[in-house]
Amino acid sequence: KGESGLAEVNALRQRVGILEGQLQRLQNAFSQYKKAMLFPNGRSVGEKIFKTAGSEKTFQDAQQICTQAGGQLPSPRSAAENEALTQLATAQNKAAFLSMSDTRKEGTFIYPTGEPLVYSNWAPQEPNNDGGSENCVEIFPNGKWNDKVCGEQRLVICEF
Ligand code: 291
Ligand code: CA
Repeated sequence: KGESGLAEVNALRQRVGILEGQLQRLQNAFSQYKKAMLFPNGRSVGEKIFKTAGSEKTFQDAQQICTQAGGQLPSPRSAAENEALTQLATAQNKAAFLSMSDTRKEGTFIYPTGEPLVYSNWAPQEPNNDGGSENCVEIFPNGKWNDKVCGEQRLVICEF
């Protein structure tokens, strides 16, 4: 046992050939599946996928919708991720909620994990906590951010 005779080498060659065929079919099917899944309301950026539900909900309802789908609200951590979200908001011509809020400490926006922002794209003069009650964040179709009342209805985009 443990010897690599010619018969064993040939048996392994055959198994590798079978696996190569299976891998090729899996890759083709996955490529097709990604295209279909992202069309027309999804965007892929790095290892992240953003997809809009098309509907408009309050922050709390949007958060629940994304969680129930196995995702979360979007946390754009780079210009590339922000651009992918901008494309979705532009296509719907609607502002969308992001995941972050400053409910815990006014003026300090954090991700749902509690981590402070590593990237931001605030519109000029924002965040301004208008009326003293803007603890959520919307991304406009132009990609800029505004702090906004969480009870407003905004486009639902989820991150997966
Ligand atoms: C002003 C700015 C924003 C603020 C917004 C909301 C509007 O933008 O002060 O920082 O978030 O008002 O207060 O709220 C409602 N209900 O209209 C207005 C331009 C869009
Ligand atoms: Ca604001």
